Amino acid sequence: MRDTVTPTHCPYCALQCGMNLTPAPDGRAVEVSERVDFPVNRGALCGKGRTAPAVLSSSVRLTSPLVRSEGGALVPASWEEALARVAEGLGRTRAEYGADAVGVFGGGGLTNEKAYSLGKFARVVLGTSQIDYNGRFCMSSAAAAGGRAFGLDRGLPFPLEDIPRTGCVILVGSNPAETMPPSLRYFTELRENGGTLIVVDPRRTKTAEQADLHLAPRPGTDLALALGLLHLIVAEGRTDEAYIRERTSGWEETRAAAMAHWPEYVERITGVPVPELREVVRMFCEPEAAMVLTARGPEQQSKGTDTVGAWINLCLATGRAGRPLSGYGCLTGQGNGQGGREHGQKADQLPGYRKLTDPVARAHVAEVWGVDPDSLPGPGRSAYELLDALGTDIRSLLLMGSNPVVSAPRAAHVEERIRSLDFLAVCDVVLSETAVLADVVLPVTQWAEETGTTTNLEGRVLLRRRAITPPEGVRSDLEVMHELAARLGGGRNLEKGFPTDPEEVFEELRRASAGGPADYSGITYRRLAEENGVFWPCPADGPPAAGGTGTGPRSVGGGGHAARGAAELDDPTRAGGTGRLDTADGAPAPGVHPGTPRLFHDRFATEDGRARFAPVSHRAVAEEPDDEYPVLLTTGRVVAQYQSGAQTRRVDELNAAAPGPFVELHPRLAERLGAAEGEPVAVVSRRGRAVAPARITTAIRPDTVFMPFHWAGEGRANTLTNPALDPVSRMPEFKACAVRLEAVEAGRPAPSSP
Ligand SMILES: Nc1nc2c(c(=O)[nH]1)N[C@H]1C(S)=C(S)[C@@H](COP(=O)(O)OP(=O)(O)OC[C@H]3O[C@@H](n4cnc5c(=O)[nH]c(N)nc54)[C@H](O)[C@@H]3O)O[C@H]1N2
Ligand SMILES: Nc1nc2c(c(=O)[nH]1)N[C@H]1C(S)=C(S)[C@@H](COP(=O)(O)OP(=O)(O)OC[C@H]3O[C@@H](n4cnc5c(=O)[nH]c(N)nc54)[C@H](O)[C@@H]3O)O[C@H]1N2
Ligand code: SF4
Ligand SMILES: [Mo]
Repeated sequence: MRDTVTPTHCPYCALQCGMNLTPAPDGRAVEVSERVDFPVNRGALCGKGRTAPAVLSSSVRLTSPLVRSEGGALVPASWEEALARVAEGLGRTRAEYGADAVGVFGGGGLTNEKAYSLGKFARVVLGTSQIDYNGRFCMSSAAAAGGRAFGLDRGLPFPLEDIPRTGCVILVGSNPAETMPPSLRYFTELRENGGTLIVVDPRRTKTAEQADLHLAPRPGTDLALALGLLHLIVAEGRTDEAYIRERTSGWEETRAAAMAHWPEYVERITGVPVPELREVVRMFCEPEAAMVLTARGPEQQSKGTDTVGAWINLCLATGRAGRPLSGYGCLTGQGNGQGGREHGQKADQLPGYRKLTDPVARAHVAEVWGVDPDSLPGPGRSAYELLDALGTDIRSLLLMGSNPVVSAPRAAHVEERIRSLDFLAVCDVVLSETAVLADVVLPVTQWAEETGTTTNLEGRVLLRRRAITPPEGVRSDLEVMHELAARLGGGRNLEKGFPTDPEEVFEELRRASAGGPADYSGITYRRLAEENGVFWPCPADGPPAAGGTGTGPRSVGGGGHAARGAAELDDPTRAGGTGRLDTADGAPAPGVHPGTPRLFHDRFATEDGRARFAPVSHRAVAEEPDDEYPVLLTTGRVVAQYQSGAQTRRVDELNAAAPGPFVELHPRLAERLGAAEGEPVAVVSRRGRAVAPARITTAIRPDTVFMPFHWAGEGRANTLTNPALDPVSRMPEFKACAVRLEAVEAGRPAPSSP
C-alpha cells in the first residue's frame, strides 16, 4: 500500500488529462484530485475522468479468470487452468490450420508497452499476419491522408497551446464539448483573443453553439464541401503561390479538380448555402495563420482518406501547413490512439511507425527481437475484414482492449462471426458483451494499478503511474503475454522476450523505434516523470539542445528520413514566441534531444521535403437514401459514456446522466412519423433494426437522424451501420448509412434486432 499522492493520467480519451490519485487507507480505493501542473488540462476533468475509480471496484470488474464449462457456462478457474486453455486453444488452431488461422485484435486504449508487445506476440510467438486493432475504426483515414500529404502521420503537428494564438480554426466533424470537454478552453481562448471558430457538423452540437459560424452539411459530403471552398479560394485569388511553388507538389491537378466543383453544385450536394461557403473562405484566409482540425465526422466515411486529403489541400493552397500557428491536425480519440498506431498492432506495421513491407525496417526490428527477418509475416487484414473472416479463415482469436460486439459496424453479423469461432480468448477488466462470448476470459489490471506510457493527441508521450495495489486474482496484460509465450514457445524460451516490467518493455521499444518515423529512442521513464511528457520524434542521438530558457521547441521534417538529423532549432519567435513548452521541471539536460512539439516548419517528411496535394473528387456515400430507406443515419458520442460503454456503463453517476440510447430527429421527421418525445421509434437499415426513444430537436438536419453507439441490445446503433470500407484506410462508414424510421406502438415490447 502507498500513501502518497500519485500524479498520473485519465484512463479514457486521447486528451490524457493529468490527475492526482490518493489511495484510501485500505490501499484499494482511490480518490481523484486536481493536478494543475499538467499543461493540457490544468486540473480540469470531465465526469468520466472524475468517476474513473468506480471501475476499479471489485463489484463491477472481473477478479478471477473464467472458462467455459462443459455445460456452456462461464465459470471461475485458476490462472494456471485458464492460461493452459488459451495456449491449447490457440495452439491447436495453429497446428491444424496454420498460423494465419489465429487472429489477434488489439486496442488504442492499450499502453505503448502493451501495444508493442501484442504486435510482437502475434508475429514472433503465434507467427500470424492476422493482427489489427480498433484504431482502424478511429483515425485511420486521417492517418492515411496525413501520411500521404506530409510523409508522416502525427495527430496534431503542434501542441494544443497553439490553438488560442491562431487566427481561425475550422473544426470538421468534431464535438470536443462532449468528447474532450477540458479542451474546449483552447477554443474559448481563441475567440477571446479575436480569432474565429467555424464548426462543420450536421448537428448543432454543444461545440457548434460556441462557434462564430456553424455549417450543417448533409452527412458524408465533407469532401464536396472542401472542394467547393478550394474552388472559391482559387476564384477569389486567395492562394499562396510562393508557398505552393516552394513547399508543395501536385497543385495543378488538384486545382483542376477543385475548379470542377462549382459552389452552386457544392451547395446542391451539401445543403450548405453559397454565401456561407464565401464566409468560411473569408474567415479562414484573412488572418495570418489558421488551422483545420478534423475528427470522426469526415474521417469515418468510405471516402474518409480523400475527404481529409481535401481539407489538407485547403491548408496547402493557402500556405497554412508547416508554418507557425498554422496547420492541419486530427484530434485522435482513444487514450493511446496515437501511440497505439505506432508500435505494431496494426496489420501492416512494425514498431516506430515502420512499414512491415520495408526490408530495412524488418531487418532492424528482427534484430531487436532476436529473430530471422524472414520469419516475420507480411501484412494482414484490416479490422473489419479480420472480424468478417472469423469462423472461416480465422478460427481462433485473442482479443485485448476492444468490445466489437458493440462497436464494430454491422454488429449483428460481427457477433455471429465471433460466435462461430473455434476458440475465443478475451483479456478485459470487465465482462464486456464480447467477453461473455469467450471460451476463456482473463481479468487484467487497469490504469491506476499498473505503470505504462501513452501518447496523447498532440504526440506527447506520457507516463501513467501505478497508484494502488491491484486486487487479488488479476494480472497485467504483459504478464498474460509472458505466460502465453512460455506455453506456446515449444521449448524456445520465448517468454524472455516478453518482460512483465513495463519499463523493461519500454527500453526495448526505444531500440525498436530508433531511426523510425515515430522515434522514441531518446525518451526514458525518468524523463517522462521529470518533464511532464516528451513529444516524438525524439531520437537518442539527436543534436544537442541549446539548453536554458528561450530554447525554441524543435521543428523538424520528422519522418523516416528527416527525423534522423534534419532537426534544426526553431526560431522561438516564429513559433509565437513561446520558447519552451510550459513543462513543470524545465528543459532536458544539454546533449539530450528535447523532443519535437512542432513538425514540418523546415520541411515535410516526404522524400523531397514537399507536401503533396491530393487530387480528389466528390463521390456519394456508399449507401445513398432511396424510397425504401429515405433517411441518413449518423452516429457518435455523448459526454457521459465512453465508446462501447463497457467501462462507463458500470458507473452510476454516468448512467444517471446518460441512461440509454436514443434517436435524435428533427420535429418535421417526428411529425411525419407520428413520433413523440421519449417514445420508442424503430430505425431500420439493410443490416438490421434498432429501437430507442425519440429525442426531438431542431438541432439536427431534417434529412438525418443521429444515434450514439455506446449501448448493446436493441438500441445498439451498430446493428444498423454499413461496413463499406475506405479503399485506402479500410475505415468503415460509421457516419452515414440509409435507414427508414418506423413507429413503435407505445406500451408494446419493441421488436428485437435480427
Ligand atoms: N464522451 C466521450 N468522449 C470520447 C469518446 C467517447 O466514446 N465518449 N471516445 C473517444 C474517441 S475513441 C474518439 S474517436 C473521439 C471522437 O470524437 P468526435 O469525433 O468529436 O466524436 P463523434 O461524436 O464520433 O463525432 C463528432 C461529430 O461528427 C458529426 N458528424 C456526423 N456525421 C458527420 C459528417 O458526415 N460530417 C461531419 N462534418 N460531421 C459529422 C457528429 O454529429 C458529431 O457531433 O472521442 C473520444 N472522446
Ligand atoms: N457507430 C459507431 N461505431 C463506432 C464509432 C462511431 O463513431 N460510431 N467509433 C469507433 C471508434 S472511433 C472507436 S475508437 C471504437 C471503440 O470501440 P471499442 O474498441 O469497443 O472500445 P472500448 O469500448 O473502449 O473497448 C475497450 C475494451 O477494453 C477494455 N479495456 C480497457 N483497458 C484495458 C486494458 O488495459 N487491457 C485490456 N485487456 N482491456 C482493457 C474495456 O473494458 C473494454 O471492454 O468504436 C468504433 N465504433
Ligand atoms: S476529457 Fe478525456 S482524458 Fe480528460 S477526463 Fe475526460 S475522458 Fe479523461
Ligand atoms: Mo476512436
